[in-house]
Amino acid sequence: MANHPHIEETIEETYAGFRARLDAEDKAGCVMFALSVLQSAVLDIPTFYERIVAPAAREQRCTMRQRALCIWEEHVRTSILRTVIECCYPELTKVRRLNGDPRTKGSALIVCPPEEYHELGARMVTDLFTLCGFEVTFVGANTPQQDILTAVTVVHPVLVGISITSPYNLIAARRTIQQLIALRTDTGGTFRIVAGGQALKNDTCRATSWGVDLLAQSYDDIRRISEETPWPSR
Ligand code: B12
Repeated sequence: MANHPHIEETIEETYAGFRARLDAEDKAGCVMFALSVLQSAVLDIPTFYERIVAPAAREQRCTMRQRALCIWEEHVRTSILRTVIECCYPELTKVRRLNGDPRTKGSALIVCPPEEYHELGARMVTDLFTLCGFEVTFVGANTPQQDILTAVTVVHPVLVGISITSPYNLIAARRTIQQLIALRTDTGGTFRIVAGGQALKNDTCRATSWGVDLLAQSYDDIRRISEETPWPSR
């Protein structure tokens, strides 16, 4: 999709169309627009998520004067975007079926550390890992550390993805990762720990010092991880 000759113009037009509906808080319009883009193969799911939905989420601006008004509007917009992503799920399963490889790379868990309320990035990468052949469980925002560890012992994932958006949550994220590493050592587990999200950006130094196996942000990173790492295909 990225090599299509007019891709940048198509993205620009699609973004304008989507933004107009989102700015009008037209939930039905956003969903129908998204489905028509995917069903007519104007853009594929990773491009739609990364170039349309994510920027639409990030470009929510409010001045301090508007702040009281803004927060609830941010919630409304995020909720519309969340609905759009959920409505893309049937398209996602279609793409996976069409890919034709019934093998799975194993289970994956996507979590946000305690107090991390930003969940759109985590929800989005859940679908991107699914496209790459994992069976993914989205645990979601603000998950207590102990519950993350319990989920790992129940699901037996080959990969645990941690999404950190707010820099305030870096300490909780580091603690969670330390606990995951301890659990892995104690149980002889082999799951890989993948960290991502705006709070880390491309800070591989920090990620490495925490003992994270892989730092990833984009669909390209996720695809590379899924292709380069020897996952136990079943
Ligand atoms: C929506 C939003 C909220 C919503 C979240 C609702 C929800 N259900 O998710 C609410 C209102 C709850 C919120 C609260 C707060 N927010 Co806020 N929020 C945002 C906003 C506008 C959009 C975030 C978003 O959804 N982005 C879209 C996603 C899809 O993109 P992404 O997060 O970058 O994720 C991509 C990649 O990073 C990657 N990725 C993400 N995770 C992972 C994980 C793995 C494993 C991998 C491989 C990849 C990966 O994939 C994604 C797709 O490309 C941003 C603005 C911005 N510039 O992002 C501020 C922003 C993140 N928030 C911010 C702040 C400060 C806060 C608050 C502290 C505000 C406050 N004073 O209360 C609280 C903190 C709450 C908390 N404890 O977590 C700041 C953080 C910056 C900073 N340096 O501090 C931002 C940047 C706004 C700003 N410019 O100041 N927020």
